[in-house]
Amino acid sequence: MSISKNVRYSANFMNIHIRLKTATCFSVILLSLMAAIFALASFTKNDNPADITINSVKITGGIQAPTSMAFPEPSKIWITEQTGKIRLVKDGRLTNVVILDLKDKMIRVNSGYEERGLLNIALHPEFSSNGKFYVFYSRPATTQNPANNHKFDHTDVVAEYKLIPGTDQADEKSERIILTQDKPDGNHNGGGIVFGADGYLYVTFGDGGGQHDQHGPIGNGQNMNTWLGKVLRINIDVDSTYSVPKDNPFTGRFGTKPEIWASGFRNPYRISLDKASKQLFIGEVGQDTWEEVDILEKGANYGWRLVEGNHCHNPETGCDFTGLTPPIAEYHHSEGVSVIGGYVYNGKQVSSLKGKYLFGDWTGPVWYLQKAGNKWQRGKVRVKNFPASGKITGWGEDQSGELYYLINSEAGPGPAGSTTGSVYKIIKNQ
Ligand SMILES: [Ca+2]
Repeated sequence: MSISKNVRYSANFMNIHIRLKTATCFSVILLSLMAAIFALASFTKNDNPADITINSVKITGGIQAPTSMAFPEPSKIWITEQTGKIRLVKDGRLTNVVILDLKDKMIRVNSGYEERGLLNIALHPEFSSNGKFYVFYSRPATTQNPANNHKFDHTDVVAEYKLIPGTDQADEKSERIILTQDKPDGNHNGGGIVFGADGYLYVTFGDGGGQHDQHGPIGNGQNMNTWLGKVLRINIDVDSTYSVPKDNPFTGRFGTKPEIWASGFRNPYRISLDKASKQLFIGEVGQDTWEEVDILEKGANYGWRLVEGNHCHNPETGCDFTGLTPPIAEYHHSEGVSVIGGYVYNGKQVSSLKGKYLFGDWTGPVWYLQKAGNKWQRGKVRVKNFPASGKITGWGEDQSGELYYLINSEAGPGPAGSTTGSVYKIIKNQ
């Protein structure tokens, strides 16, 4: 999986090639110098808190392109595969049980780089008594995009399912579609679903895809009349689809979708709840230069496509930051390409992580964020037993607050039957 930017890579290489060929070497050098200065500035701002070392243990391999996890019982882990299955790990071993297979409902995912598919799962806050859970997946589009009269690339779906009581099987007929979103491009789906401490479901959507938030005159991130490039907040405890909570910030405002809780996102791939502070943390994947982590605030505008991290994007210079909410942390593409948002550690086994937000980049580096005064500092995390060729595709938090990371050795789902994905648990450093 991930979120990253193969399409963009090839485009970038072409651009760089052409630029060099057209003898604008000087500006390229100048730009590189500026990028280096910016990168240095961001390091100094972080005050370089101490590196920490943590340990990890492989729970299981044998998974195809794992994207997310759920923890229905202390002895069980559910793992979503991008290709459509929910797998069961029981007592630390991968079983042959398939809790649900969405393959027949989904688009056919590419074996190589791919951002669509089964991207996330969330258990209902009262899952243990009602057996309800929620999935985010991509299905074939059925309608035309009025902007270009082409069929949409696909439609993202948030749906509810129920477990058949006393089994490890979802009732396939129990599907209740909560909402759908047509996507003009295959990338930037967001795909985050999480219940807040308020019991409402938060859903993240990317900007529609392509590059630079190219859709419409102002892009989608700043267009309040679309869910694309937004985080939504909805009440799913209703009989039909969902309702909009009365205290959502934009209810009753003309030309603004009432489900919107916050705006200005490019690809908020992961969202998680810190059970201690009740805050929601978002890993927001950037364009070509800056990756960021945000804390979700009611009604806030996180700036895309006007800004990328703390830097002008459109326009490239002289942009106006007024009214925009900055990230709590950012990092330059000299350190990674796609942020994979994680969790604040509220477990007991790893005291050095207590209260820190643990997250990573798709390419492998792991960091923590810790609050110092009213700022967040970013420090490096060395993870023992981290697999050499691993791409981080997601993080998980069990019922005790212990953390896990998902790894895929392929850049995407891989060929049919590929099982190069694995899950690791963070454990005490020994
Ligand atoms: Ca932002």
